[in-house]
Amino acid sequence: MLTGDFMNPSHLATIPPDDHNRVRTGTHPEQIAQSIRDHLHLIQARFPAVATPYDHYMAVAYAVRDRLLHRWTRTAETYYRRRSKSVCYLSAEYLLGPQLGSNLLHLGLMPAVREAVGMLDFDLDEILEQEFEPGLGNGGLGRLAACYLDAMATLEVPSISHGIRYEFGIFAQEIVNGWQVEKADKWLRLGNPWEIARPEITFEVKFGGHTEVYNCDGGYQVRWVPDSVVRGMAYDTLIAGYGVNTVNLLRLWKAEAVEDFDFQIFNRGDYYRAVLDKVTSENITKVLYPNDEQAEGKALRLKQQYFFVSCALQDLLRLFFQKSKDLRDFPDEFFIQLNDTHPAVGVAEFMRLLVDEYSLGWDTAWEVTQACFGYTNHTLMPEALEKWPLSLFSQLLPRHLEIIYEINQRFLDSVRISFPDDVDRLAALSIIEEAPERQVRMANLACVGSRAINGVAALHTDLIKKGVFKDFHDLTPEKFSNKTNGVSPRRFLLLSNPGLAELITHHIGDGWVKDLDLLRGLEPHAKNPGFVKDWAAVKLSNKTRLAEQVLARLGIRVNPTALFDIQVKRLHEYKRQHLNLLHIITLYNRLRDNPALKAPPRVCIFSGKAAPGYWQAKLIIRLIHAVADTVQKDPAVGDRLQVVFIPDFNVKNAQKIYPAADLSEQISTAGMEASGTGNMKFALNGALTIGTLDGANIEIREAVGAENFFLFGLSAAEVAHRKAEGYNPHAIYESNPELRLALDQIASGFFTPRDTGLFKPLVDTLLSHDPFMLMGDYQAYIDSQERVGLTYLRPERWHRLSILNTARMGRFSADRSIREYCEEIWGVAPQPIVMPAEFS
Ligand code: 26W
Repeated sequence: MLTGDFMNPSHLATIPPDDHNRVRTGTHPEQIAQSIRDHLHLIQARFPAVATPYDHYMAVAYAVRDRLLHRWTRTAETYYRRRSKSVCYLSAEYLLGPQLGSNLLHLGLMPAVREAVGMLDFDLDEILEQEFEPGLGNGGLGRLAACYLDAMATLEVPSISHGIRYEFGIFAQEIVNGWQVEKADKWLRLGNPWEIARPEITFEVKFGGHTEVYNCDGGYQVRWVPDSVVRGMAYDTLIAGYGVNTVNLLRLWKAEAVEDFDFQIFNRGDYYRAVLDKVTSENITKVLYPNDEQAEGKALRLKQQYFFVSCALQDLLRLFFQKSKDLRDFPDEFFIQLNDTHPAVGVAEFMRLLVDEYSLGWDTAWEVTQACFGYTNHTLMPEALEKWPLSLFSQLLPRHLEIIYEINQRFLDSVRISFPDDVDRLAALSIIEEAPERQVRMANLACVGSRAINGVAALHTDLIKKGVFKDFHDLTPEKFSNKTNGVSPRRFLLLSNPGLAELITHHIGDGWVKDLDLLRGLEPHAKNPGFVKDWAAVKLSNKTRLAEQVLARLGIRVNPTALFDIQVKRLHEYKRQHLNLLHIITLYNRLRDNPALKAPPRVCIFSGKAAPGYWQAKLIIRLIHAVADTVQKDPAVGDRLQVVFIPDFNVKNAQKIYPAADLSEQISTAGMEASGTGNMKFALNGALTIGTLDGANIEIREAVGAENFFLFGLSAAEVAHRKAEGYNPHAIYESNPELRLALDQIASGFFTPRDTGLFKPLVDTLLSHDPFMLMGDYQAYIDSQERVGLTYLRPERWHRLSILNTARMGRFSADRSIREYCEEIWGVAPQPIVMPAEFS
């Protein structure tokens, strides 16, 4: 017996005697139950009578973690033995979402753990609700990284991913009087059962100071003398593949003070300075910057980026030397993928490590570097392109600036050979921007240092080739490719929509979970009235579940049979939540004018966070609430139109929202959304899309069929053309009475009688320059929404289209994306992990 006497050992009696020692790893419900008891007792230090649901969650989580660890050691050992080439994924953000449910599914332990938990009289659904999710990302980019971790492990791709262990993730959003209020996200307060602290895996990271040249073996070397040093400590999270034995690592780095440093200061008696130093060091990984798309030249952000990248690359070299000696072999063993420019300083850091620390010659080092980096761009917004003022960069990373100058010089010299006097081209390609202020352009550094550069949807890749990266594309077109984003079918269908998953599996088997193209098999069923009825019933039950949540959280009763029209994503002017509002206001006015209007009841749902300093976005949240209140209080519309804002959009909430959608709003100005991934999650769950020809919408529309997609609005080319010929939003406002009425209502305080001027800035922007062309797309959007309403009035047709949407979404699995990365960029092959017979 492993545990205390109060446990009832009767369950263990049913396990074969030689299995008793497997109580920490076995998969029989009895073994799992015993393991949960153990953890409750020995880790949570609780006895059953006083244990809270959170204690139960922790005990179950630890029991699951043991089983993950067991597979991880086998995975690591296999990679080591086979010298498998691995991907090193570098991302400043990972938006993992709750871990327990997905780990249970991936390990195939859901039924056994449910049974085990039942034996203990706990409730698994209540336990699953307890988890605080690690919100270590802002939005699309971070969630994409999490879907890719899932896909890499499921495809048995050897990988190690690195990031930052932020003590505070993305802020929690509360709504007070219709305004967003940010609250600190204390996700670690009650402990994190999924992480494994690795106090033995630490690296020192230097900042500031100066460089010196010294003689070495007849040549000269550069030494960086920093003025501060911070230590990074590794915390590992285990990422299990679905239905395979592979468990990969997500290694997150936490900043700590270096004691030796403190010690020297202590000896000088400067106690306060030593303590202060500790605080400053730890600040580096305190908090995630909550801006998406808006680059800010903040020193702490550059420190964060350099800190985690340096730890990751030092760690990678450590792993490399476990197996190999000659650094020229490095590209045969690792490929390093940069998730946007946030880790791009890695190019310079890798050069520094090779040249300064491992004494490689410059040319060899550059050859190795260029052979093993890849860069993914995720945004078309010019203000999101990261640039660091030279003054800041040289202060924090003096050696890296020298290295960047050297890279740049050699690079521009090589360009001059082909384009001798093309000053403009050289200025555009240069890693250093000269005017108005001298800055380091991280995207250029990433492009120069990488073997492969990719966009995240076909249109996006096309636009970067013609736009921001045109000169790089002219120079090295072979480096560019497209890798359309994908999402995890495990998290966004199997886990979050169990009803639909079960219905699908009942008809086509469960192969779709790992081979999403098999969803095609649903197409013939779209003609079967019985199947259509079952499909509709699942959707209704998902909508009812969301309606219950809305009632519990907001006290608003919504009608689950209404059309659920949903827009969830970060608040941003280019994403045009306010265009959605213009439709809602227009529909409201029409319903008031004409109670006999042929339109189904609609529940319009919004959710999403605004960057704390993004005033217009916060004002849009306020306007959503103002319209919601007005509509809710108006007896003239009753339940024919309702507007709801669900606070605190995160992965946990998202998992309840996507499955409940009838209509997915993907209405960004064409040419502005790099890809979008929410669009994929909705369609996979059977929502129909109303959308522009932007990002991956275009490919989704091609896949599901133009007749199954509510398209509207200007194309990217038309947007550019209209801007070039002189776009006049005011004229459109003048000529369209319904649009004018809606805008006048907003501007005059119709929705906020107590503060009539509140939304004037929003309307002024729209009428004066309207950078995101709401006026230009308004009428097309209204007309398209009318078609949506009329289609919804024919339920059978609607559900048939819904089935076809799901059936044709196979291409948008993250597995397809990762396979493309593996084959076309990384050169990494799957390595199946076989567990020894006694463990299988
Ligand atoms: C420097 C500030 C900053 C922070 C984050 C700039 C840019 C970002 C991200 C790149 C923003 C982001 O999340 N981009 C989104 O990436 C998704 C995954 O590829 C795409 O689906 C979205 O279209 C894109 O907006």
